[in-house]
Amino acid sequence: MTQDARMDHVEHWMAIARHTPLGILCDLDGTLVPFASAPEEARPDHDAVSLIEDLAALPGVVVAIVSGRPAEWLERFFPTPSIRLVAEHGAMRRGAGAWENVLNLDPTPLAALAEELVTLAARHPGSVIERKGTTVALHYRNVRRGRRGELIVEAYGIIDRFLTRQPAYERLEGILVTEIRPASVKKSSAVPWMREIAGPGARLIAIGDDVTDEHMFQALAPQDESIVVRVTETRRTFARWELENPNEVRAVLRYIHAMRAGHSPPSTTLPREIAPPRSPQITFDHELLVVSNRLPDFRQVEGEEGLRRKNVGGLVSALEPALRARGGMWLGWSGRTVPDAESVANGVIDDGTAQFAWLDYKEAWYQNYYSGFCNGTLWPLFHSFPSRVSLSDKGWNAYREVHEVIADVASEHVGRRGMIWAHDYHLLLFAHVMRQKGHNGPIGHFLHIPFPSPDIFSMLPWAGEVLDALLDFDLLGFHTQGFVANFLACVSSLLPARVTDDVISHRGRFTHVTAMPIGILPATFQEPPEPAIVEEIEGLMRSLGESRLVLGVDRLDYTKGIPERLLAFGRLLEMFPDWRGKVSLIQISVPSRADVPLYAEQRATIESIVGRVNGEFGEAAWVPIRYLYRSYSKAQLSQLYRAASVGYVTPLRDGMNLVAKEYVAAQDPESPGVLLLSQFAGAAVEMREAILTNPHHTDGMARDLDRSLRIDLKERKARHAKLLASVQRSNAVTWAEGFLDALSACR
Ligand code: ADQ
Repeated sequence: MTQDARMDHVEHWMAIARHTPLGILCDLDGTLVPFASAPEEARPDHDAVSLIEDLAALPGVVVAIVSGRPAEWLERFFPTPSIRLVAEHGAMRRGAGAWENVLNLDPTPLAALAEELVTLAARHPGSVIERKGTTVALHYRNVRRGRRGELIVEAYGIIDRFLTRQPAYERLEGILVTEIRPASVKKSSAVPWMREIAGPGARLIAIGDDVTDEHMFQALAPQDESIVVRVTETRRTFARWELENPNEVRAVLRYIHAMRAGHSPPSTTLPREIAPPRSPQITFDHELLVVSNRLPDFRQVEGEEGLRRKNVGGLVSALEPALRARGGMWLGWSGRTVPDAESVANGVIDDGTAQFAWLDYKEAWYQNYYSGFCNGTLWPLFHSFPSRVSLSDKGWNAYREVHEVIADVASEHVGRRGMIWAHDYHLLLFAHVMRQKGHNGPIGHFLHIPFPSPDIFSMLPWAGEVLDALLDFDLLGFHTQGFVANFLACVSSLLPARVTDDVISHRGRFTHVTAMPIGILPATFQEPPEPAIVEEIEGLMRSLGESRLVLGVDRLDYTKGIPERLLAFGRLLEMFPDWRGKVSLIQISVPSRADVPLYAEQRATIESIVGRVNGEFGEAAWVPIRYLYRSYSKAQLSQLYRAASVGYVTPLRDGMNLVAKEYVAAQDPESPGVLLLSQFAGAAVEMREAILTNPHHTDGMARDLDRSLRIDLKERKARHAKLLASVQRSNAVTWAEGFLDALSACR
């Protein structure tokens, strides 16, 4: 190990040792206590017991002895109730003082098996039958080597007959021991139990030497640690780390105790470099790490609790089933910044359904990476607003630096062969930095915004480097075939790569490219509203009087074409004066990137247009445009969408635009409104039954709005039925699963 790597290693273990809550799951025989030649001779000595007692007494730490031994036996050595005990591989466990029997099996057949094995053992000197509540074990450590085969053949005959008649049991091979036990009981059951006891945000450390301990290792989450105690036989292991013998296990436990008890020992108190296992390591093929700039729906909550999860948003609902099924984790920025001189924190929140790893940003990263390169360079460039693109070396350097930082945190949470799904323009270099750190599992990327044509993209001084880095991904997903075509054209013109319609070959790697339009969860916009919400929206509608509602809903962003939309509404009132007093526009804008100057400017522009149109056309009893600069809940938005005659969705350019899909999902199928959609939204490719419009052409957009308001019920129903079918068919879950399936298939 280099000096730097050694420091990282020490810091890694320091962070784990100090983490709160911390759960320790420790096997006994061969792990905390050396093997003895007979099971009855192996017993925890005073030193082992007091070490466990000391750990269990620490605040923020929960310790469990997880053993195959019987309950009474464990209880004898560890009477202190704060020490959790898991006996018989999980069949019995002692929580806060009381034992519970996890299984309730008829003991008679097992007793008969035990008798048969005892008779067999009597003929084989050195063999021992160990009888526990729900298991029987045959130990043959002390049988002479040349005689073991004979014993095993006979024993397997007996055991196989038993297993055929008793499918609720299974045979498990340990180190020179064969055990028959209930199939449903594995040490892995101790892992969720421990996680629950330790509480939200817990990290667990599991330590063991036996095959049965592998179940425990396998059940751990990416933020946990697993340590195998080296065994003589070569065995594949799920463990991340290895120690030599029980003495080293005790040294690690002492180290954790000293760290937490504030003894401030020097870093060298780690027994030695806890090394990865020498035997072949099994990695989890179901491991998944989702990485996005911002964690979904987390808000900073001051005080003890730190970060907490709030309302579940669209992307997280889409990904949550996939995350749960794959034991996955989501990594992103916490939304907090710290002064540049301070070191940045990171951590994990477990909300019971999925795990979320967060990291803070330094202020300089927020300025130069997030506001600078991401939102000041890439966002306008990718949306084809070249005049708004700002270019600086500082931004590019910050972009690269933050990728390194996020990749370091990611490497803590995902195995080298784990699957990674990175999102959006904030993380274009992510596969590149992960590959440099040795990651060789599949990495995919989905771009939520458009990909520009080569003439625009080549404005970026680092265009070649970005494309080259993108080709370290295995799969690149875009919303539309048009964005795919732009990307392929950029690669063809800037890199010496081989390009086909869906695969690029470059530097000996293959990158698959695909169009995969994102969807929503339509049912969540169709839920019956609470009375308070109905009342609120009815109140808003009453304030419009007889007017029909045209509705715009967006993040406040210049790509959304809000000024153009308002001007076209004014033009409608000019060109078709009949609509005066009969139609109102409500424009709802959720505040966004408010500290970026262009966005503040945009707000001022919008407010001045609203003032002008209302001043010119407004009457005492009728306000043409209502502008609401605030966020609404999904339930409120659904009711507003449903009340609107026209969904006025006219971005100048948009990757997809979810508002268009939400509007369709929320309509009453018996009397639906009309979707007036920009031809430059990615959604326009799928939503052909919308009225498509060109937001740059004010007169044309006013005419399209007039037409939308005049469409009769029959045509509205026909258009809506087709749109709704497509929104339901291609939804958020099919999108997420489709992407992950395609990513798995790349390898
Ligand atoms: P966005 O640019 O954020 O997303 P969009 O797809 O329209 O654009 O999603 C906006 C979301 O914010 C919608 O779910 C909408 O309901 C919500 N929202 C808007 N105004 C709101 C308000 N006032 N109150 C509450 N919620 C509000 C980026 C890309 C898009 C792409 C998505 C997903 O720019 O093109 O569709 O990612 O890939």
